[in-house]
Amino acid sequence: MDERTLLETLAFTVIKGRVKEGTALTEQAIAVGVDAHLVINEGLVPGMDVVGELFRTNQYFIPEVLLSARTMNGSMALLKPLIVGAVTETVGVAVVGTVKGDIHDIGKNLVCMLLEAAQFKVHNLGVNNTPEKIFEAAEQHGADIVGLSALLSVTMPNIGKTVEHFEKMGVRKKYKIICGGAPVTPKFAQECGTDGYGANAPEAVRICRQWIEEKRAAAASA
Ligand code: B12
Repeated sequence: MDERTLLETLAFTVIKGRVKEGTALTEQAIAVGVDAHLVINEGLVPGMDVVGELFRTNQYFIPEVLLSARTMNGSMALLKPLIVGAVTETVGVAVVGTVKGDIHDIGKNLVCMLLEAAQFKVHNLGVNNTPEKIFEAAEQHGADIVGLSALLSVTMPNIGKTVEHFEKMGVRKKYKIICGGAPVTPKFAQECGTDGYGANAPEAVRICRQWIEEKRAAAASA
């Protein structure tokens, strides 16, 4: 199978939620040297986009979507070591979680993976995190950056509630807070009082790296 066919077949496997086939194809892609980022961006993600559309138009229901999510997660686990590699130096610390009431984690895990690859020490807090839990994790791990993910219209306001909690605890300025997730917009992110918004994982990395550089420059000139 050539590279293009392999990526298209992998996307189809995600759409169909064929977990074992997804794992086998990902192993095959790795064995023939297809770039891991390409496998994600041109295989897994386009597959999940189709699933989203089928879900939106009531052609797919939760059981089908869950199988697709499992297929995607299985492949991502195989690709992670190739993307993260052997990180020797740490540029900054990030705590990243999905907000309260929300159990979507694929995109958030992708953000975590690319941040790790960019030499961040990442504490992945999982899903359904209260503002208190996110705040405690940030304090405990001495985070530079707090990442908040929300995939539902009804959970998006919990981004703002989390920011408010940091303010209430009097430590808002200690952290840079970035948010994202399919329904989140740059305008909404600003209204919530976050410092930034990332439309996708590479953008999240670019913004976080920039913040770390600014922090270093400020420390050097102080
Ligand atoms: C997979 C999925 C599920 C799976 C989740 C499995 C899992 N482990 O995550 C399951 C089946 C469990 C599920 C459940 C539900 N889902 Co759902 N789900 C999806 C689906 C199809 C794909 C999401 C996904 O993984 N995309 C792939 C990843 C790679 O993309 P992403 O998440 O957007 O992430 C990228 C960016 O957004 C960004 N990003 C994400 N997080 C962060 C964080 C930071 C800090 C930054 C900077 C960037 C960032 O970077 C990521 C990588 O590039 C979407 C459809 C869609 N179009 O989004 C619906 C969708 C999000 N779900 C939806 C709904 C309604 C539900 C349910 C309420 C359904 C129900 N009736 O029960 C439940 C909610 C359960 C809950 N309490 O959370 C709706 C939400 C509508 C809305 N606006 O509110 C959507 C949009 C589908 C639709 N069109 O109707 N779902």
